Amino acid sequence: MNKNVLLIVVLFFCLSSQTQTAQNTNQNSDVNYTINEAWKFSKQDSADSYKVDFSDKEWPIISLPHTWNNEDAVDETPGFFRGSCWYRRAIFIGNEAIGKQVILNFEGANQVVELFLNGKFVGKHIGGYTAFNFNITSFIQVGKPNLIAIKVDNSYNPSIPPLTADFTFFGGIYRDLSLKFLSPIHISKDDFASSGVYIRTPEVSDKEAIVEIETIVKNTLSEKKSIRIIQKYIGPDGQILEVKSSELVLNPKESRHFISNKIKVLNPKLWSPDSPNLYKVVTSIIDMKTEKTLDESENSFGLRWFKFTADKGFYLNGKSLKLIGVNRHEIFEGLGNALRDEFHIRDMKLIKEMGSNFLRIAHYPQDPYILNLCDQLGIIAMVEIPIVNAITETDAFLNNSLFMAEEMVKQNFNHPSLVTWAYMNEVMLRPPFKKDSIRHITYSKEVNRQAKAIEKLIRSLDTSRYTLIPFHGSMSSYKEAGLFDVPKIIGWNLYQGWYSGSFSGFDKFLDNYHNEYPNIPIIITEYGADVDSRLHSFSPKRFDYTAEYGDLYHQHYLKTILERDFISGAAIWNLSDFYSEERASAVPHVNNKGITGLNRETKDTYLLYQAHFLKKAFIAIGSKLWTNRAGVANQDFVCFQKLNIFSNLPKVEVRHNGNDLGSFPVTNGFASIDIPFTNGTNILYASAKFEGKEVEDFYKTNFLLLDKQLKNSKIPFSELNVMLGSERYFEDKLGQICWIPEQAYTNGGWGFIGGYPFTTKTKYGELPASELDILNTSQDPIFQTQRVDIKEFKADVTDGTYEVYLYWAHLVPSLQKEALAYNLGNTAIYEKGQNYAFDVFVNGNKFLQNFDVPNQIGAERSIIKKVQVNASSGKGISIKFEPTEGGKTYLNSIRIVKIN
Ligand code: GCB
Ligand code: CA
Repeated sequence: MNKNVLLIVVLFFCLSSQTQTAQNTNQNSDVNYTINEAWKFSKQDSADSYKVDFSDKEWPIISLPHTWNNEDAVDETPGFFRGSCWYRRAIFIGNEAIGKQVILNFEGANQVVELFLNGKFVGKHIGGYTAFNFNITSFIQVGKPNLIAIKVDNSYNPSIPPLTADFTFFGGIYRDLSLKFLSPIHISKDDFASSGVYIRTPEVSDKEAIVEIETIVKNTLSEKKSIRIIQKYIGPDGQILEVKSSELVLNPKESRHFISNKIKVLNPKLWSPDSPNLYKVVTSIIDMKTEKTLDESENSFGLRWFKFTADKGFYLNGKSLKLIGVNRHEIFEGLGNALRDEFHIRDMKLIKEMGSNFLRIAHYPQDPYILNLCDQLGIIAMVEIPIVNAITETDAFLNNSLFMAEEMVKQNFNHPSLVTWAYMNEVMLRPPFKKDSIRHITYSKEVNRQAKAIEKLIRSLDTSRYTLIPFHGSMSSYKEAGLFDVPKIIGWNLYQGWYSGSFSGFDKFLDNYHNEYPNIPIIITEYGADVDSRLHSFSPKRFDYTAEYGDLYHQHYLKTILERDFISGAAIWNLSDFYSEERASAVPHVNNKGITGLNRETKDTYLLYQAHFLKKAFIAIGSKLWTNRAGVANQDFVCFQKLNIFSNLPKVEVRHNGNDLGSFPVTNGFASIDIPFTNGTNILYASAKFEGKEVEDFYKTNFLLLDKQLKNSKIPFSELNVMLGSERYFEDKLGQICWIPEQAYTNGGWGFIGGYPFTTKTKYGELPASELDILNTSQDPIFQTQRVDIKEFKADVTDGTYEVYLYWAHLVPSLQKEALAYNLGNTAIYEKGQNYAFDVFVNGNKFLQNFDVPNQIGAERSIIKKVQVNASSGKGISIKFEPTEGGKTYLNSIRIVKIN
């Protein structure tokens, strides 16, 4: 049942229960409502918490969806809380439960749940991302409050996937919790918490389709029952196509798999991304003696056929269709994974609005809204169980994986949008015995055995869809583990030009693969580059996190994907930025590969896809999130900075501060334009014509223009914010200032004298900025670059009073860090013993003596020293550095503000 219908049912139930008897109220269908509010919550695992008389007086009250890790994800303490927590609440169950089967339904809770009712143990569920039910009929007391106590545990457990992954495993009851009241004879909810209705469409063409439905009907009574099953088929336009009626005699306590006679739909309205036509079947169970409706359920389905081919990609309804889309994590800023339904809807709209037709639901099954909306909006989907990076070589691990696979398949069986089941993401990324070749072979064999077992199970449950394993870019590892011939298609997660190498490595990899395995269809299951929207560069580099590098990456990848017919499709990693506790970067604890941010603000990469795939006329000015810019003026007192305008129309007209800049041709979805920014407010207006109508967009930004010559400058000096050792621009959105790259000092101007930019080395070359999480700041990039061996920083400002802020962080960690698997070898290598102390002089006066940053505050921690300076006699400001230990000096950033 979709949630709107559910809401109406709930309302109906609430309104009518006041005037009617319970029996009448629930007559026609199961009643189902959420019980999300007013739970008492404790992070303490007290053994008595399940007892009725246990006092939870001191516990805070929370509401579901809930996670206990939402703040862990952003604090500066490494790791996140993993352990057992409790939820308690007394629920009054009234007469509506008399004669009913009462079920407690979890849409998802991470990751082990133990349920206690009125002090008694009801059951346990393992697995954080699938739905499950407990039948609580024999535990409840009607007409009384019933104490529900739920223990939820997100501890590391080697038997439960995921073991490790690049996202935070938020613990808690993070999806809806509901009560269902069912008639004693009903459509079963016991089959891995599925709907109990499985719809198959064994034959579909544009002329006719065959539909066959399996319904599990359950008799919980100790007597035989004669029932009638009525199935009403309804077309996409609401018209009743056919009504089928069958009579059954159910034995006491029998669960019967009833398979309906096939029905034929002539000239079906096919399901596709452009026309997501949905049919539905309404199943009613009627008591033959009383003619009363015992249960009723509505399930939608679609009519379509599809195939993946190794040479020509994906076909839907006989037509070739390139799948273009995203991956999605169920994670939002500040909330972790505990999302209201509105957030799921918002994401799905964002995906549709991008012009996308594809979603890889990774790395785990998600809220029911997601696939429901894929069906309704026309987004082709794949979904997977959360085995990520590694397995445990035990039957316990395999059995839990198999259980999750069965839940996933059965719970999502009817979605027409769903074409592929997947499992084992990059399972050879972190093989634990890589150094012991014999042990490694045993491990690989076990991976192979488990993959085959999962594959076999999925194929036995569903013959109509494809199966897939997502590999990382190491062909040999998967060959070695014999995984190429296990799934029906291969997914590749590829990051050439991000973690290592260059963009063209992506093209080469794909062509090699296709040569070597010309008969296995492929999808690019992941590709992406981290973008922190606060960072910009006009000379973008790998791993600089700038918006501009992200643009280049996606432009290249998209072209390669579109040029090659054998690629069925591709899913960007990721729709949005997401929390990943162990990561450190420009935004610590966050993976920034989203084409939208943690809060879904759109990055330019999102606009690029809109320009390529939206069918309506589209124009959007890029870098709109950059609302505080700065730069150095040319001789005409403007600063040219490139900016992309995205459109699907052939040309765009641009006006800047009321001046016509002209008309610019659009190629590959964008026009790159030099904008002559001036000091102060800048307004950009872009427009394009489509069928006589105009589409348009605006961009307003503040610009701080700096003269090259500070002496006798025409532009009054207010402030200067420079990141040393950096080619990047950084916007401090809180302080509303823009940091600019360093430059060398020239007479009358400003800049550094001496030294060289700090870089971090990795196996794959140098990184343009440090990867350390700088503590004591949220503006990490200001501290993540530095100029080593700097002699002086000079600014030839006019006479007056200034405040000078000097920013430091020691960029060599105190302890060697554990390498992140996801960085694919692109991990920083540090040399030991780099420790420097130095004196700092401001306009000739010693201001800091023997200054040793880690000695003062520790490594990886930010420190700012503010000092007031009087510039007089035309001498400007000079900051000098003299080494006292280790032979070197350094400075990370400098800010100079005129106060008088
Ligand atoms: C991958 C993983 C994904 C990571 C991503 C990354 O290959 O499948 O979970 O988040 O790379 O950003 O490194
Ligand atoms: Ca933390």
